[in-house]
Amino acid sequence: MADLEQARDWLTQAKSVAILTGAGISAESGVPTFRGAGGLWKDHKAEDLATPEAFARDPRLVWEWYNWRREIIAKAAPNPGHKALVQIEIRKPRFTLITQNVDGLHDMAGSGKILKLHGDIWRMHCLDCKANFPNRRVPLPKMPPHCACGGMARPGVVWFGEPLPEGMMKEAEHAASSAEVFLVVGTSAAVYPAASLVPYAKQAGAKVIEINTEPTSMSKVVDCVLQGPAGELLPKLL
Ligand code: BJW
Ligand code: ZN
Repeated sequence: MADLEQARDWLTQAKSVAILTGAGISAESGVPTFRGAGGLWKDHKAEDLATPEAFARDPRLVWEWYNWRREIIAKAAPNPGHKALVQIEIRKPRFTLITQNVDGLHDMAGSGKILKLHGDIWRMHCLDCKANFPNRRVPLPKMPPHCACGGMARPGVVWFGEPLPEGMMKEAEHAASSAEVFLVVGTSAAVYPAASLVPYAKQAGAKVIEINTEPTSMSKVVDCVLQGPAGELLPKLL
């Protein structure tokens, strides 16, 4: 059986499905990925900007990066890949969408409950009063932005060295370990603990299907690799 038919067959049979997405699923919506071609912003790597240390050193620089990304994302729309995941969710009695993305395109596509492991670019967090609040202003009129209390705000996302939102990894692990099919879409699987969900699902007995334009460190771990753009391949799995 060809890989695509095999993957479609596993997915059709499964009652319990979990999906891990990364930046690649939004690439066809025009949102830049972190690694590989186009992954740099003004010569800075994500690893150099997405840290509490970078923010402490130069909050304006870090906010300029987020402002640039917010401007791109504000103009972006979900693509057929995001929409296909909504269709899978509708068809499955047990379904969990786990995303590393902060862009909100899964919400916009109509996905239900989403485990956002790395937070949300449309939220801010006050360093003083600790309020966590939505903010969709694009472009930001002043950087760094401030909270109503006067404190400096930071993006409501998870940076390197910071813990994931409380309890969320446990929920993601539960979904991965109880899934019959685990789909890994558009992630380099280079960032932990998100990447650990792939071997976790495999060890728990899931059929693991990877969709990516390039091979990744997980390609050898998974049961089936579908190489190509998520926006083209995901609709073919329905
Ligand atoms: C397509 C496509 C198309 C293109 N179709 N495909 C174990 C081992 C080693 C290190 C660690 C470890 N555990 C923890 C660490 C440290 C660290 C880490 O992982 N470091 C690595 C560099 C090794 N992890 C952490 O620090 C995490 N926190 C933590 O562990 O806390 C512990 C703790 C506990 C208690 C107290 C304190 C601490 C936090 C990680 C946070 C990551 N944050 C970021 C930024 C989020 C905010 C923002 O967006 O600005 O998350 S970094 C960035 O990478 C972002 C992404 O979500 C994440 C993953 O990237 P992703 O999605 O995979 O994108 P790319 O660009 O890498 O890949 C895109 C893929 O798409 C490619 O493969 C393309 O081929 C493909 N593609 N077009 C399909 N059309
Ligand atoms: Zn505040």
